[in-house]
Amino acid sequence: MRTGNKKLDLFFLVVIVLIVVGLPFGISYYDEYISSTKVSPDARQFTLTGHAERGWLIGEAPAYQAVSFWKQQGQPIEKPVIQVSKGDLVVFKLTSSDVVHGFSLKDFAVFLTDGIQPGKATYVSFKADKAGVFTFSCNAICGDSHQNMQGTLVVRA
Ligand SMILES: [Cu+2]
Repeated sequence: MRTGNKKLDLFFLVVIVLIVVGLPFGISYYDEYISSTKVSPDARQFTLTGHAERGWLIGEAPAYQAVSFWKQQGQPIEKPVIQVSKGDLVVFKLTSSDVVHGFSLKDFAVFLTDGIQPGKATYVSFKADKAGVFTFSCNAICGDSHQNMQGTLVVRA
């Protein structure tokens, strides 16, 4: 009887380990699959993660990182500069590490109306058909730093 229980314990241990180890792989595989179906291969893709106090962070910020950001209060807000060339098809993969954020890039008629939900990727794309320096910002009131939640898009001629 005792040995039987041990075998059962071992079985569940293996199942739990498989889930814990396998799930992140499954999620990132699924995420890549979704990205590849949404993003054309010749597009310039950038990932921006919204953070209520740090602004726009370049790249993905997983939840465990977002938690540590809270300890970095008082740090200057990030205002990323993204450079592309005129004629590029640009794709922004937008995520949020905390609350609902928004996104607008008026000069290219990009305007999110239903926000960037935490834990969910939102894609916007546009053709950089004019050169110049443009500002993108958050268009959902997300906290005290909302006004400063901006970044720059440089389109080289
Ligand atoms: Cu915001």
